[in-house]
Amino acid sequence: MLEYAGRNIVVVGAGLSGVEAARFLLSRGARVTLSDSRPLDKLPAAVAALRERGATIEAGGHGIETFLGADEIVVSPGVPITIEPLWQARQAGVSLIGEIELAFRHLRGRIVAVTGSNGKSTTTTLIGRLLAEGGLPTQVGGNIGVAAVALVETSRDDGWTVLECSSFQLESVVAFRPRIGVLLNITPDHLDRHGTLENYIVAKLNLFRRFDGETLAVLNADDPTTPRALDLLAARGAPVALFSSLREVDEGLFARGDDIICRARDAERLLCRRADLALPGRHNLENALASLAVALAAGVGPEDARATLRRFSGLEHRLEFVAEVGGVRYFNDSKATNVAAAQVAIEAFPAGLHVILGGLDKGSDFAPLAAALAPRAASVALIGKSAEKIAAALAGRLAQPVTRHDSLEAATRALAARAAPGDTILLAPACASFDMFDNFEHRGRVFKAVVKGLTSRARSEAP
Ligand code: UMA
Ligand code: ADP
Repeated sequence: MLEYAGRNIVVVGAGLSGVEAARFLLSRGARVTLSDSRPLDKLPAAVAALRERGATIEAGGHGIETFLGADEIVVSPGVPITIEPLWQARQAGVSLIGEIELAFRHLRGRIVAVTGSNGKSTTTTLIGRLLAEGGLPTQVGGNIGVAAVALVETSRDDGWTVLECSSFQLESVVAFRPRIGVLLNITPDHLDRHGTLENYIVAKLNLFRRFDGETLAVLNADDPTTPRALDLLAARGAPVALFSSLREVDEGLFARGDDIICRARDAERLLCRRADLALPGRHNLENALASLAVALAAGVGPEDARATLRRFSGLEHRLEFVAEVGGVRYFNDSKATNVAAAQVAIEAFPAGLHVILGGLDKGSDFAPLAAALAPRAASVALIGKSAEKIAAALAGRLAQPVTRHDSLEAATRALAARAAPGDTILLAPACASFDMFDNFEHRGRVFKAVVKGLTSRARSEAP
């Protein structure tokens, strides 16, 4: 449905995605109803402007009749497609798409879509930099915080749009077929929304369902879901580039000693050195390999790519170095909102590590953290609603002290008192933040403020 004039489109959810989708559809002449479960006074100010432009606002709940009367429904990522009114509308044959699908219909130029349980924002940003600094007109958005549909007007036929795609967004794609698709990894996350790991995997693999001879899939050779993705892509005759941080691959990118190498049709090219990557940890090597695979496919030269890699120091709240106080180094990995992310963050450090864990549980199994902590953790401080559950998962599996605290500040101060010079203190909660904070950024900022407080106290106490 590319023509919207006079058509009755219902947009569900009045957050960032819904507001941008409604704005776009109004500009194309659609009759728009914006439906949200929250009451009117809790909706963003932008909703009033949409009403002035002719949108009907349905607040405080979703009317089944509204949905059944739609020519098409555009759903925001945070709204599960299984809620009753959406289910009924689908049963009645009403077309349902996500905001990413809407954007895809209209974006000009080529799209790179990046998904995975962890590393999406880092990789999306790095790909954006590699393409832009390699001379290609580039814009970046999606789950990273800019609704994809807001990029339509600025998209160019000769340009690239790099989209971070969450499982929520990929649940509601239909014809979505980016030029390049990256799947970094799949580990359990968002099980509270998807119900089962299988549903979550199916949503992620939606990325590749329309791939063909014109597209490129970039896959992690070491991820357990990759064979499934490879089967799907082989059945569609779609080319694949693999990357691996652990071994050499036949077609794709890998590390050999200090060298980062691209192998294609039996020919090898030295792209750069590991030392060119400014970011720590094996997981960041994977993010860099995936990003390089995309950049090379898009036509960026290795010299430009190397220069960008050297400059890229990562994103705030992702293994971010905060400060060194009294010989103790502090790292903020507030974005480690699931177990796998916290695990790789912990594994990026040697022994002498004190870790702050806990927050809002998303239905996770915390047992895998014990194996990562045991060889290197000097102690663990627990916060938030999941503290008891994490304590139970670690019980009897760690020799080191595990303590509980009422606030992030109390946990940080307790670890600061315990740590010896040369040690590291890491915030990598393995949980969402909403039990104690507005979001992971807020949690990270609070942590950094507490550390800054320690810095000034250390200074004032210096002889
Ligand atoms: N709502 C309903 N009915 C429901 C449920 C929710 O009307 O049954 C309404 C809420 O009342 C609210 C609106 O939906 O007003 C919120 O919509 P939304 O949750 O889709 O949020 P947006 O503001 O549109 O932001 C979304 C993404 N949010 C989610 O996926 C939860 C943002 O990712 C994304 O940056 C943005 O679109 C632009 O693409 C955030 C996120 O947390 C950062 N993503 C998850 C993650 O990264 O783990 C997947
Ligand atoms: P996402 O957007 O998928 O949440 P981010 O780039 O924001 O990914 O990183 C989130 C967290 O996940 C980081 O704080 C880090 O601990 C971890 N992480 C980053 N890249 C990877 C990766 N490739 N594999 C596993 N964990 C990763």
